[in-house]
Amino acid sequence: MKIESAKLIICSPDRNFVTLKIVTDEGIYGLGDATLNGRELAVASYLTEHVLPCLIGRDPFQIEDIWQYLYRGAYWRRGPVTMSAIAAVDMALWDIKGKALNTPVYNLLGGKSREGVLVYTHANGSDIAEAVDSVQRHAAEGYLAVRAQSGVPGVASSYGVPKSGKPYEPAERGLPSESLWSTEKYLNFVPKLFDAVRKACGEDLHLLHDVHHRLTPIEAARLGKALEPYHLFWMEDPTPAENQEAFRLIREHTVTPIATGEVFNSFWDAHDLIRNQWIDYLRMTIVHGGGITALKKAADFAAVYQVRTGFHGATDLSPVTMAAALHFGLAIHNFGIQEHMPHTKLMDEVFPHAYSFNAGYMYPGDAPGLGVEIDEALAAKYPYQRAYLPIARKLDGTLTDW
Ligand code: CS2
Ligand code: MG
Repeated sequence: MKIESAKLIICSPDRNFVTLKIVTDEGIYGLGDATLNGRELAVASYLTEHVLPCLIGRDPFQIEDIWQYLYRGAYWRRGPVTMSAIAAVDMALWDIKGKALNTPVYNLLGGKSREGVLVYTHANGSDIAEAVDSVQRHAAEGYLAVRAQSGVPGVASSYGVPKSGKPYEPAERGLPSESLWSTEKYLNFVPKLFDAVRKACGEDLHLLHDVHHRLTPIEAARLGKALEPYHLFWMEDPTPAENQEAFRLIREHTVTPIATGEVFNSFWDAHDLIRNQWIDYLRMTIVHGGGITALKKAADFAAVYQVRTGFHGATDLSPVTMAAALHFGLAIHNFGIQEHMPHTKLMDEVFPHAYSFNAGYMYPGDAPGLGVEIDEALAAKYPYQRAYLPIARKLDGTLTDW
């Protein structure tokens, strides 16, 4: 079998997606997600101009060699654009292999290690009452784990809280919006949120919270300590992780579990965090981390230090990545939890898939390969529109992490 052609399908059904389709000379094709929220066309260009010409004629079964060829052969290392491009190729090749061998990808990763993939979803509200109601609604839908985010009194707009009644979608068409942020108000507020959620929802529901890179290490330590009475499943992205050593300080002050890594694109971004057990869950995911091949290596290293996976799964990761993450999460031993921010009805129509949700768990299905398709005719009706993630500034105007 040889790779005969490869193309990108760039579309925007409610939000932008970049999808790679690799077709073999035997008619079998594979799909890969290449979506990098706010920088989509950078990855599209990297693939079209520099990667796809090198794939034609290669054996699609040589997944490891092609990964190494694209990683080492570029000479320049790492970065979200490069690794998202490599990830798209990698996902498509695993999809092809599963289809050619007539087996779901999880069987190529060691087979089932569990029956279903535990997932968590997003609950949010403009204030505590709305946020508690949202958590209760998602728990009633069957979720066993729910992330809670809320507006912060005195702060005009907070991460994770939609401006309208629609599901939260951070990317905005047109130029980046700017919002103001107050860490002080946030730190005084969040414990009250979780006190109210625990009182309303009881002790058994897994609760998660995304700090979204906004605190200094000592502020994150303070928050972790303040949240201990509410025994969160995790506190996510407590501080920017370029300085992995910063997590040592947080760890010394709190037993609230820590998750980070959704902005990572290489195992090296997490090397010290894992080997020092400064985190409990690795959020690095398949589309931005270099694909299934790369994440298998990272997850196996993490397993040695009892660090589990907690892959990113927001709507800006396409259903192709969700499918790949579910196969991965079903198979590996040190799986922790999978984020499930459900895509919209239109997105699901553009990307028909075999995966499903039931009673707090998701199942990749047993279709050969990844079990996800793309309706190219429908996708063509929704052309790409430039969009950006928001920018955040502190109350004094200092630019800060969104
Ligand atoms: C968030 C994401 O889901 C999460 O944990 O951090 O919504 C993130 O803000 C977006 O994926 C950025 O594109
Ligand atoms: Mg996050």
